[in-house]
Amino acid sequence: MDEYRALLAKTDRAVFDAIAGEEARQKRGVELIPSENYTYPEVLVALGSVFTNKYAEGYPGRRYYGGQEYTDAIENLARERAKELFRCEHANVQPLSGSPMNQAVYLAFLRPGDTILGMDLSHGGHLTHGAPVSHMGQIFRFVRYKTDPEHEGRIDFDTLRKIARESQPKIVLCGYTSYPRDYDYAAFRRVAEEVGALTMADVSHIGGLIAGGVMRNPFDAGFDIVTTTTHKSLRGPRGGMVLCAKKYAAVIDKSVFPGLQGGPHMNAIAGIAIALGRALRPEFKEYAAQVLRNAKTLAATLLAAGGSLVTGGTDNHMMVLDTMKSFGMDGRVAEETLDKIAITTNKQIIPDDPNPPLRPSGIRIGTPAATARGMKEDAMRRLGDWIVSALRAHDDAALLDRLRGEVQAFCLQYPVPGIDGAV
Ligand code: DSN
Repeated sequence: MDEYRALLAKTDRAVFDAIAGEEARQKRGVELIPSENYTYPEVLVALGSVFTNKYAEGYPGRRYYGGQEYTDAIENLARERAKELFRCEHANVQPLSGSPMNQAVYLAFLRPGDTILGMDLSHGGHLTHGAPVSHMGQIFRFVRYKTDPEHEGRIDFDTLRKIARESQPKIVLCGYTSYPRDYDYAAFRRVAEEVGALTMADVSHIGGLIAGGVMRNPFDAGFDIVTTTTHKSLRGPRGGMVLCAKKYAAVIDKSVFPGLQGGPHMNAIAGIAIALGRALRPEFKEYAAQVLRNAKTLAATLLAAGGSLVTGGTDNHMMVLDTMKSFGMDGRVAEETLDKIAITTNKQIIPDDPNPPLRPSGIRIGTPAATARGMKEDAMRRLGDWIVSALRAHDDAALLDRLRGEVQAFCLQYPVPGIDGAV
């Protein structure tokens, strides 16, 4: 690998410098964006392997081009591991990422104009769950439910049932990008059954936590379809999977290819196989449990310092800090302030946010990436203290400089997988 890096430095210095700069940034700071992670070094090897050269339209044993003995082996391995990990009968590992993964499900079961009941974007839903700016929002009729302030910001299933009866959706969708609690899949299923809808869970954020056995598995409640990206808490390469019962296998496979995509990215599928293999090991259960312990500790540190968290805390890997209420600043200023001290977070709309999306009232903070570097509860307490100090004194440039130095020195003690070796 070193030889190839040297070659890149010689042939394309601009790209080499950008990669080196990003490595340094990832080492010196800490990634607290809940959807990010550090993948395994073996996955980086797979991504940079000769599988990137290969076209493999179709599925194992049924491809359109020759030369598929190794692509078939890799894709079968990924599929079998996904089935074992999530306890399901069928896995499609070809979606290029989260958006096509969800689109493939909608297009498999619905016709234009059909209704999907999904979470409102400002309450934690994803763009592909029907935001009017997404193409899906224009093709299908998305009806939105919200979290309920009367229920500590959780989902009120009586209201959900009422909306479902009125709107008669074909799919009841749960799964969020900004919701810090576990989901009551059985309650979603009861609502869906009443109106004859399919149940779909997009567990992209918490896929690794379900795989690690520390959060509920939608299949245990009889869900029809589960989608997850592979690069968040699962620690794999960027990609997506659609998981389902055998009876849906043919329609899902056809929808992914040839319905929506062309040749699968076999180098990514090799990386997915590796990450799923890792997730089947006992160490991954410990990693998933530590992600949750870290989130609870960080949340408790912020709450103790007067921080206001959406829903009052967390059951998963993330928390949503209402920076307006806690520190009188919008999420953009909070994100920029924390960037200055080498702590990376992202601005985030909060439920019924009075502010616009680019200046929302909060930030999201998550622990999967920090945990992958070996950070534990004591590290979370220190990070929480730094976050609070910076947000309280965000216009004190000298203080921010000092904090940046402290955070960077601290982070350098924790090796980064893929940069500092086989962590
Ligand atoms: N961008 C992802 C996230 O941060 O949650 C979702 O697509």
